[in-house]
Formats: sequence, structure tokens, C-alpha cells
Amino acid sequence: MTSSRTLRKGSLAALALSAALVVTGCSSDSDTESSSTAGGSEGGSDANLAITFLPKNLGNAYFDTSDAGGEEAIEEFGGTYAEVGPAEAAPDAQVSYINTLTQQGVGGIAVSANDPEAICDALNEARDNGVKVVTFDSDTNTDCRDIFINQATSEGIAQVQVDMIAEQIGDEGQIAILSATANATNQNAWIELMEGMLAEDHPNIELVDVVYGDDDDQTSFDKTAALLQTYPDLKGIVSPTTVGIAAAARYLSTSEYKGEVAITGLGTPNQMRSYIEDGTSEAFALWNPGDLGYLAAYANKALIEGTITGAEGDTFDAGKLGEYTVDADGVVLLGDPYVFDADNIGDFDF
Ligand code: RAM
Repeated sequence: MTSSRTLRKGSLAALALSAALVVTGCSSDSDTESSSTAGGSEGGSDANLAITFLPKNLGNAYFDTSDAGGEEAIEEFGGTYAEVGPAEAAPDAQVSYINTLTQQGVGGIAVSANDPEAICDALNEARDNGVKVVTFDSDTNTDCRDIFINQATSEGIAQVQVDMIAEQIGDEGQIAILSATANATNQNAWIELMEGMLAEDHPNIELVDVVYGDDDDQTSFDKTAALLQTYPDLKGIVSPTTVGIAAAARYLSTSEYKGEVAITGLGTPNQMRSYIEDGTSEAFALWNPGDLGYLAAYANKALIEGTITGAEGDTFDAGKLGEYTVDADGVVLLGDPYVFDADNIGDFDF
């Protein structure tokens, strides 16, 4: 197992700066209609730079930030930004949106998939009609998209969460995982790796359950309550989703378990700030979702303009983030996860 403690302490200032740049400008104008228009070509290019962001669901602060990063990039290069998406993160909930975007003739789609397979036919029909498809955050199968923008390596994301929970519970006792949807490509990959790392390196930690809050605040809150009731000896919860960790922390913060049951995983600083400050959570991790969306938009632009095809070794310009290279299987890596705690959370605003 790769042991990658990939916390780039030196990147704090850069992350804080870019975080500050992405806090404004979310547009989720509608959950049924795309506001994009085909043919958004400016600046002398005849490429169709109408790019629509399609998150797992609307109303998730993580995607508000990632998509605002996409909007910033698209405005920079003179394209047309839009965001559409379902209210609920269900496996095939994105299909109808993809079909509509294909009919509208957008140039590109940037999508975080709720399921690796369920949206594949719709995406491939879009591609057959000339639409470039970039997945970001949560991938589909590799043959349904041109490029996947990966926030960090799955090993790095799994390792940082295992390290945090081990440290917070003294490396022993029962833990549970509160995930997003049962089909989510990203969470499932991280959970599988976490299970292996726990078994190999942490014999005294027992993973007693994996439950799913569906990236819905109330469901995640209720699943937290149920876990605590079912497992009276629970020492900690790992929630690899920004929706889940915030809901679990909210539950714990007013319960008898506050400070007794650890909560860690992946969260946004703005959603977790009060729980770090009141001691409900010691630390959690994430990457910069704004940069993720920004990079997805630039990758989509390069595909639309035909300067890359998504082949290994392709390089493209990503504005303020610099130049990126496409790795094997059409994957582009953003960077490393970052740990937030009481000492640094004040530096971030997203
Ligand atoms: C939620 C979503 C997203 C994931 C983050 C960490 O916002 O499930 O896909 O990457 O959490």
C-alpha cells in the first residue's frame, strides 16, 4: 500500500489565496433548464466554448465552490458558463440533463458522476454529437468521458483520512464510515483503500459499519444518530463527504458524544469551522474545490479547441494554475489533500 502523507504544508498560502478567489460567484439558476447557449465563441476562435457544469446535486456547498471555479475560468477564456443538476444525488438523475445539453449543442460538459455506469450511454451520445466530456471529482468508466480531473490520488485521500482517525482515537476502537451515495465512484474507491489500510496498519481499529447519507443533510444526520445508537462503544466516524461530515458534526456538537466520539473525513472549512472551534472535530481534510472546477473548465476548453484529445502525455494550459499533463487513462491530477485544524482554519474561506 502506498503510504502517502501528502500534506503540502507549503501550499497553504497558495491554497488560501486561490480559496479567497473562488468564494464568490455561484450560479445555480435553475435545476431544470440550462441557461447555456451554444456557440459561445469569442476572442477570435470559432470553437464552441459553451461549457455546462453538472454536479452530483445542487445545494451542496462543495459543488457551489467547484462550479464557481469553473465559471471563473470560462469567463477568463471568453466562453459561456452554465450549471444544471438534479436536486438529489441519485445514480441516473443526471441522464436527462445530459440529454438536454446534447440537444442544445453545448461544446462541453463537466460532470461529477453519481454512478460510474448509469450516465455512460447519455455521455457517449453527447460525445457522438461532438460534445467534449470532462468528469471531475467523481469519475465514470473511462470509456464514457474524454478526461477525468482527479482532485488528489485516491491513495492520498484514503491515507489522510486513516491517519486522522487513528490519531484522534489513539489508534484503537470501533469506527464507522458515513459515506455519500452507495454508488459514488469517488467515495467507493476511497473506502476500499481505507479498508485495506486499516486492516494492514491499524489492527486495533475495527470498522464496524459503512452507512450512506446520500449527500443529503437530513439523511446523513439521521444515519449519524442511528450509528451512535447501534454502536455504544463507537470511538469515531469517518465521513468522506462534505455533506456527511458537516451533518455528523452538527449532530455530535449538541449531543453527549461531543468530544467523546471523533468526527473526521472530508469537509469544507466554512461548513466545519464552528465544529473545529467548539472541539467537536479535531481535524479534517480536503483539496481546493474551486481549483478543481477551474482545471476542469480549462481541460474542457483544450478538448473543444482540439489542442488535446485526452491522450497520455497531452499538455494544456490551465490559466493561473499553470500547465497540466494528461496521465494514463485520461486522468489529470490537481494536487494533494490538505488537513485543516484549529491552527489554520482561519486562513480559509470556502
Ligand atoms: C461531497 C461530494 C463530493 C466529494 C466531497 C468530498 O461534496 O460527495 O463528490 O468529493 O463530498
